[in-house]
Amino acid sequence: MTGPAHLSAQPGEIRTTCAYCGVGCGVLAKPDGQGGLAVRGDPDHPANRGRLCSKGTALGETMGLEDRLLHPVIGGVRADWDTALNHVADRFRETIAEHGPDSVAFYVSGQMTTEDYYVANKLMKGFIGSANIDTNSRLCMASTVAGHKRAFGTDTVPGTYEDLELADLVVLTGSNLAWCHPVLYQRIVAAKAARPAMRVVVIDPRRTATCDIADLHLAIAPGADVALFNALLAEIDRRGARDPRFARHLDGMAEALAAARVEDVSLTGLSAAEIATFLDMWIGTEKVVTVFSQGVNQSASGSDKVNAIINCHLATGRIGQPGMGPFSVTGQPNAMGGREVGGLANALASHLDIDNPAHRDAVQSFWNAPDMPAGAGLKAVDMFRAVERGEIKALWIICTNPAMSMPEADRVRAAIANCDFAAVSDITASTDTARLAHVLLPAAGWGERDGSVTNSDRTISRQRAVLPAPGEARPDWAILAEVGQRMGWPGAFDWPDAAAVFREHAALSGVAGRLGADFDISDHAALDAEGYATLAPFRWPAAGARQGGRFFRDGRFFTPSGRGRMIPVTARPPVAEPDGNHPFQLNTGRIRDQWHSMTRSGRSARLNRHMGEPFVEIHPEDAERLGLVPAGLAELRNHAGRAVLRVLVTDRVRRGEVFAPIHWSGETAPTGRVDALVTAHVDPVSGQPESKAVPVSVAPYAARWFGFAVTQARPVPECGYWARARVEGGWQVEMAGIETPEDWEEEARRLFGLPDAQIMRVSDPARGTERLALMEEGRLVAALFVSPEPVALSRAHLAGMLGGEDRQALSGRAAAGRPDPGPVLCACLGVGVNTIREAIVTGRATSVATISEALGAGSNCGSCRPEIAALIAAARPAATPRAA
Ligand SMILES: Nc1nc2c(c(=O)[nH]1)N[C@H]1C(S)=C(S)[C@@H](COP(=O)(O)OP(=O)(O)OC[C@H]3O[C@@H](n4cnc5c(=O)[nH]c(N)nc54)[C@H](O)[C@@H]3O)O[C@H]1N2
Ligand SMILES: Nc1nc2c(c(=O)[nH]1)N[C@H]1C(S)=C(S)[C@@H](COP(=O)(O)OP(=O)(O)OC[C@H]3O[C@@H](n4cnc5c(=O)[nH]c(N)nc54)[C@H](O)[C@@H]3O)O[C@H]1N2
Ligand code: SF4
Ligand SMILES: [Mo]
Repeated sequence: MTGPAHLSAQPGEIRTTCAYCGVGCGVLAKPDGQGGLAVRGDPDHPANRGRLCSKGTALGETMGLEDRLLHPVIGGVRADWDTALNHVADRFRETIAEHGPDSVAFYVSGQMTTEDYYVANKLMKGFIGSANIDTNSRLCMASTVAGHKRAFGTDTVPGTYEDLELADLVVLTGSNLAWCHPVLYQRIVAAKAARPAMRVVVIDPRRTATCDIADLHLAIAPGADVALFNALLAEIDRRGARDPRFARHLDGMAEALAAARVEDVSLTGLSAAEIATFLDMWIGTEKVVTVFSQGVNQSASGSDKVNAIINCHLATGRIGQPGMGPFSVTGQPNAMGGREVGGLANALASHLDIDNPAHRDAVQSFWNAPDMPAGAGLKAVDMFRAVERGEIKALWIICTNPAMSMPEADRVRAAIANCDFAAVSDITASTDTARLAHVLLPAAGWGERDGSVTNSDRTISRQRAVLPAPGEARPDWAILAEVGQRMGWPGAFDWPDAAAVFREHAALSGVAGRLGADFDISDHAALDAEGYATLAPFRWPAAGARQGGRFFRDGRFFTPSGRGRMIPVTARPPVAEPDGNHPFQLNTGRIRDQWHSMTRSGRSARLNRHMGEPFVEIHPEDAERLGLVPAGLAELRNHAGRAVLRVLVTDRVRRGEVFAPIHWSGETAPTGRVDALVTAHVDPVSGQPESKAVPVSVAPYAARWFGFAVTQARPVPECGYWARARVEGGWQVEMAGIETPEDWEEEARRLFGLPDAQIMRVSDPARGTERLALMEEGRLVAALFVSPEPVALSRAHLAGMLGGEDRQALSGRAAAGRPDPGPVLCACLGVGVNTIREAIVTGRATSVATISEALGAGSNCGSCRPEIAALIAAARPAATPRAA
């Protein structure tokens, strides 16, 4: 339970690793004595050196027990562990006995620890004898895995985080690093400030917050990255910029060049001048790192995009040297660890190949396993199709929420609901997926369990238990091991603790290393309990000739020939393109302060105040043509489903394209589930869905009324559109409907569950507005504002009145002398838009630096600095995405 002794940790602080993104920041956490944690960045962790972003900073606020799943549940009824584990083991055993091993499946997650993942993979591949284990990494990193394996013969990120600081040119393509990998982004910002000659290019159809530091932003057409990088490869060749010495280590150069030379560059939608500038910068800069993420991976040509990028680095030999290389930034905290244990359906373990009989034999004998699958299992989309067809009859979903995050989410939800047997392990029962489970298994979450995770640059760090697991929750690896034992393999699943699982994983990597795999951490195979408890972050390979932990510049690859492979690729537009019925290309992604389905980040009131409801970004000309007004609602449709989202009019998106974030679910905004719209077109090589190019129609949502409410207890809205979020002291809810309730007082009592509260009401029939304040013992317990137009009032202000005796609530405005801070821009220090704007307008602070000095905003994690800069630039009232 303790970290390595070190000067910078204060007494009581435990060293751990952030729960969220693949940057893998070190965290020092200390129980606050009230069930929460005091959290700060670990100054000694190589990924962050003390920094944290808004989400990391708020980790301590997400530990509350509200909504936690605290004990096993069978068929909606509380059960004890013994009964639940036997039930899961029996159902899996019976199903396999009757229908064979491929009639069952696990769907797991890059947010599990390496130890959890190792046990799940061993149980399915070695003992059940099926490869039907796939993971949400299929939606996330599969195209990179495929691209790496094609080029390098192994799934390995060649470089390190230092390379991003050492580079003279950082190209970010399909990555909103400022919001999705904020600490890494801040490292680049700091490096650029120290060395102004460093340049940054952002390639993204949207002008994101990341563009704030870009010397060049290329608003590329969706899906067209291959065309751009092929243009680059052809030009590298034309200018003689290839590295002939490194070419000796490569196969496929001629074929790749031939494909690149005939590429149709017009697909990029970029001007000749823009392309020429980019090619000049890239070719003219020796030290270049090309960072890529979901704008590359989540595409039906994702693997080809990855190889188009890698081709340019191989051709120039700019790989595995300080400040050079292709760099896949991973999304989840343990996306990399999951790949290291071979958790994908088409992987084995320790970077070994499932299609290689010698590899399978080696793993089988190491595990002493009865049975191994003969080849790859079903990839996520195919897996849920097999569930839909009834071919998979028993399913165990762990640490992921496919009923909202898979493409065609409504269809996946129905498939799970109809599955003969579905077990779900989660920290909460209120997810779109958990609601469908026959058996719910309570998992110990981040901060409550021990394990290890691998970040984007191959650094393995410990996550440590800081608080006791609540209720009867258990770590996922232990739950899996219990089921393995009860299915009939007591010896193979009998570990006393996570350390023992880690040792076994490390030992297996030694077997892999002897077979030629690059992933070999077998020097940790004898780690004792103390060694595991105090394990400091280390990057693999920790030893050997690979100086600095970089790969491939030595010309050693892991293909059968030992040479690297250039892959000939040709750009393809997205599978489905807009047409008369579905004229808009929908792009999806993330916002700064939320994590996926918000089961963790949504617990922090602070994080909810940045963007409090689902929205769609649309270009001003498109909005005007469609009659969409800022803060109104839009309905998006296609054959897969529909969504209703708040309108955010902005020229950050291109005409004909709309962007919507992925975070809302049945729990927070039932019509905000954007994956209901995403069609399940997949990359033919990787099986990764095209989540960023979905044709949809867009039209105004014909709401007759709009509402906004705050309440101390969780509201239960029943209307065409709603989105609820926790705020300080309670909840806020945005609403809209086509049917108008007959009696607003009755509706308010129902919505708030307050049959007996005293109601103060102000109606304005001429304007059609209603204002209701619900009081108990003289205190405001809830308030509802209704209007035929989107409700314009200060969200933050009204939420702040909850629990108070102030009878001004119905005015909807901040009382004199109580300035309204507005939507929170700086989540770390809680500074609102209005406060910042006021400082700008009064001339008190006129730069990001002076605002940080005067107000604190932007001084901690820095991820709001682009937004502060935008406020300065605009210095006019900003459109709010209906945040707080
Ligand atoms: N705040 C926050 N951070 C997160 C997460 C989170 O939920 N919230 N999740 C984590 C996870 S699991 C992941 S995988 C990462 C994802 O990190 P990112 O990949 O950076 O995030 P996204 O917003 O999904 O997509 C990145 C960008 O790709 C652009 N894009 C779309 N289509 C194309 C295209 O065809 N070409 C190019 N070049 N760009 C395109 C989008 O406009 C978007 O801005 O974030 C991680 N970090
Ligand atoms: N349209 C569209 N769809 C996308 C994406 C996109 O960009 N666009 N991105 C895709 C990507 S990259 C990703 S990674 C996925 C993410 O999608 P999901 O993995 O479905 O999203 P999460 O909300 O992270 O789900 C994690 C679940 O695990 C639970 N949990 C948390 N900690 C623990 C634990 O310790 N143990 C257990 N057992 N459970 C725990 C949480 O409560 C939550 O329910 O979404 C994908 N879907
Ligand atoms: S960048 Fe933020 S979310 Fe990612 S690991 Fe660091 S603190 Fe956590
Ligand atoms: Mo991801």
